[in-house]
Order: sequence, then structure tokens, then C-alpha cells
Amino acid sequence: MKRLALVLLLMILPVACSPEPVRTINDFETESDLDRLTWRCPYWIERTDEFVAVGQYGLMVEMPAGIYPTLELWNIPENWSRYARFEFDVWGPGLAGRELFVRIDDQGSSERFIDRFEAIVVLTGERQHVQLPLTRVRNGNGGRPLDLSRMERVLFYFKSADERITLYLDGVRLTR
Ligand SMILES: [Ca+2]
Repeated sequence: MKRLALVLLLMILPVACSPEPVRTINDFETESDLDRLTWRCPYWIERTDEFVAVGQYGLMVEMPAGIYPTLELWNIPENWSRYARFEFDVWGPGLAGRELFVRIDDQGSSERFIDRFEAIVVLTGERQHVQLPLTRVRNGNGGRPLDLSRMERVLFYFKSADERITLYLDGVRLTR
């Protein structure tokens, strides 16, 4: 009986100890995935098959002109500590040269710029695959380090837009 228990334990351990190689943050495959987004009226968001990096759908978001057009991803996996990279695929047709800001907050205070993480992705107008090392995310913007075991949300935003912006996004994920 003891041996059987040991064998069972050995069978269970590798599964329990190894995180999945890829952990989805949001892949925009279902309508409920869209329920985990926050945006402001009069944005338009929908699942699309025009831009797909993972699965069968990506996200299209149309943002109105104005300051800080922002897409927020919430209800995300809390513990990122066993992964190495934050990755996503993005396409901003007609947006070559525009700066897309990626902000990642843990559950601590991120009121001050130096206490959160931000990165700038310069859009090319073509499809882009973006990888950010989580060591960089953990270091944040130079203030307190982020707690990768207590993550809160991811924001994609532009500083401002003179006209309506259409952005495609897919495969927001963690990888090892
Ligand atoms: Ca997808």
C-alpha cells in the first residue's frame, strides 16, 4: 500500500510542480473573454478572424480620438512568478511609428509612475510579436519592485489620438 501511495505521488508530482508552458492572460476566444476587458464609451470591441495569433480569434478594438485611449485587461492570472516572459501579438494597420504603451500593475500601489511597470512598443504598421522579460516587469520603473505572485491588470494605451484608432491584439500570455 505504501509503495502504491509512493507511485501515485510520483505520478502526481510532476504535474503539480510544473506550470503549463504557456499561461493565457486573454486570448479573446469567447464572449466571456471580452467581459474581462474594460474600455470607455464609445469604444467598439469585437472578436475577429482578421488577426489571429493563437486559437481562432483575435480582438479588434476601435478607440475614439482623445487623450489616453486605453484597453484594460483584468481578471488575469494572479501568479506570474514561475514564468519568464510576457508576450502578445499586435497589429496597428496605418499606425506605423505610433507608440503603444503597455502598463502592468501588481496588487500594490501603482499611483506613482516609478511604482509600476511600463514599456513602449513602437508600432510598425505590420503584425508584431512582442516579448517582455518578466525580470524587467518585476524591476518596474525604478521604484519598488513588483510582486509577480500578486498581479492585478494589464493596460494597453496611447498617450493621445487625433483620430479614431483601430488596433488588433491577440495571444496575451505568459511563457516559460
Ligand atoms: Ca486568440
